[in-house]
Amino acid sequence: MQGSCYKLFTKAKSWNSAKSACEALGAKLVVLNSLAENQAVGEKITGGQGTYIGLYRSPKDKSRWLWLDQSRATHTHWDSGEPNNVGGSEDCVHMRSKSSGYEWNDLPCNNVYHVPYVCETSGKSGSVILYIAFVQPKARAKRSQHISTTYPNIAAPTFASSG
Ligand code: MFU
Ligand code: CA
Repeated sequence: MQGSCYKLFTKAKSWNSAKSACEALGAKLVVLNSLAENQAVGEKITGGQGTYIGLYRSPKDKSRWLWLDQSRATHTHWDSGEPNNVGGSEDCVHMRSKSSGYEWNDLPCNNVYHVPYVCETSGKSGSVILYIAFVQPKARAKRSQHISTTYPNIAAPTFASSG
């Protein structure tokens, strides 16, 4: 999505762990709102294992799929024969690599398959930086301090110019 920042993590994890790892960065497992975005993210995949994406089976209606931003999947890109729900426990989704056209496969969410993953941050500016400046009137020197909190793996902020 416009304004989003994406990062591929090549250290393979389960879907559940990948989800947590993205959340710890203030991000989400990637949400793919269009085939163009699917393609763009797919092209970043470096290995044959593909990547986990932020799509999972609705617990309420097992025939539906939900993105981690809670939107219903409006387009899908399943590989042929998928989703096949092997063992009745394939509730999470993996994007296959280029040789499979970046198409999707359902896989278990738990520890059975470890795969690289892509995190996405949405929003216009990534880092949140809070500056607190103050001046002590009678101090020997003016002092100012800034407190910055930056989140790794998020694009540097952009500043609009005015005038
Ligand atoms: C396919 C996939 C499964 C799993 C298995 C090894 O089933 O649909 O999700 O990857 O291969 C035959
Ligand atoms: Ca499957």
